[in-house]
Amino acid sequence: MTYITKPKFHHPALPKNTLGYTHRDYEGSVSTLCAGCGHDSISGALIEACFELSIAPHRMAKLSGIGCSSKTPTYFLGNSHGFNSVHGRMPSVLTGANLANRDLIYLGVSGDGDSASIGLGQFAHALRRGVNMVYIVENNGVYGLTKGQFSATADRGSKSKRGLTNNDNAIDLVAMALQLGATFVARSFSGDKAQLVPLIKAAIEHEGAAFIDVISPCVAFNNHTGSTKSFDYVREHNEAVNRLDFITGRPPIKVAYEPGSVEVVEQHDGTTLALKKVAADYDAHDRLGAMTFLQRHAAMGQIVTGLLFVDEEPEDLHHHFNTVEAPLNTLNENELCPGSTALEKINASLR
Ligand SMILES: Cc1ncc(C[n+]2csc(CCOP(=O)(O)OP(=O)(O)O)c2C)c(N)n1
Ligand code: SF4
Ligand SMILES: [Mg+2]
Repeated sequence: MTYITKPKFHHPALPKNTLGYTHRDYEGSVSTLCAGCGHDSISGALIEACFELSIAPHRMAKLSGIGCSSKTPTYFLGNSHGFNSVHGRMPSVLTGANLANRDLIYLGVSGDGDSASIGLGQFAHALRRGVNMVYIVENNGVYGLTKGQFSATADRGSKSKRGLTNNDNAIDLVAMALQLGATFVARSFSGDKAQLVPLIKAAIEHEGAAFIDVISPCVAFNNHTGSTKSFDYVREHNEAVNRLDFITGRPPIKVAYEPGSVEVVEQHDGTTLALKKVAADYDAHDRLGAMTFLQRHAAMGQIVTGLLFVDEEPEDLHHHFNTVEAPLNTLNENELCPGSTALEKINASLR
């Protein structure tokens, strides 16, 4: 059984958002993941973010691959569009859906096996093309669903539950996302909702390729001593560079921090993020600086979290392709197939 339907009733006094929806309207079926799995906390953060942003559930499209992480879209946004694709192929399915209908908000949910092992090529190309989406990797360093083999994000020298040492170098998806040109790059921890919820909200508002690597411990196969993706290890080595404390619309932000410690970031759509700096020497607009900062801190065994890079003027795939605004299924036959004269003109322009 991979899902259990939740009863529909709820307390009449549940708070409502500006669209009149309660939290329950953003939930899905009852989770069948292991009790304590980090992935369930990420589902909770996604529900919270969509509730707080007052997103109409039918405007959201969730796509995933295969894995415990890729199962999670069943457990949130039960009233949204969803497609559970093939192992490692979520990015191309998402890209196709996005090209056909740019009116929806696209959420790609994947695992470290799904994106860093079998789906590494797909991951890379979706980011370098600037597909407008929120791409979340629920990163536990193992193939949870198939019982705990090391994934490609497992750190070299880390130990499996059975005591084997991983001798392969780890793929850092954040470092790759920065190199590939993603215009919003963040890392967070499933156990830190205060950091994760605002990051998800900001990523949804970002009009380009937004990637969030969320370290999400697997309590069944990778939460032991010697693992670098366990709850204890991540808590001890977590180095947050900033905190996204407020995300508002256009009204001015009132910030209660020391002058200079908060940076205001204007997003393309007019929304505003207030970024509280924790590491004084960190600049979230400097792609190259972010890459070296990450490498330096990784060498010291630290896991850098927060909003690591944001481009305030992102361009997306539709911009590059100059595609029509309207979803393709709303175009009529003449618009889709404008006839031989139009075709001759196109052919002539290519000669
Ligand atoms: C083409 C293909 N190869 C292998 C598998 C077996 N398989 C299913 S899930 C999975 C790994 C999942 O790991 P990850 O993406 O990290 O998700 P997690 O379960 O850890 O959340 C593998 C290898 C498959 N389903 N399809
Ligand atoms: S096996 Fe690991 S990843 Fe899968 S549900 Fe259990 S704790 Fe979560
Ligand atoms: Mg995994």
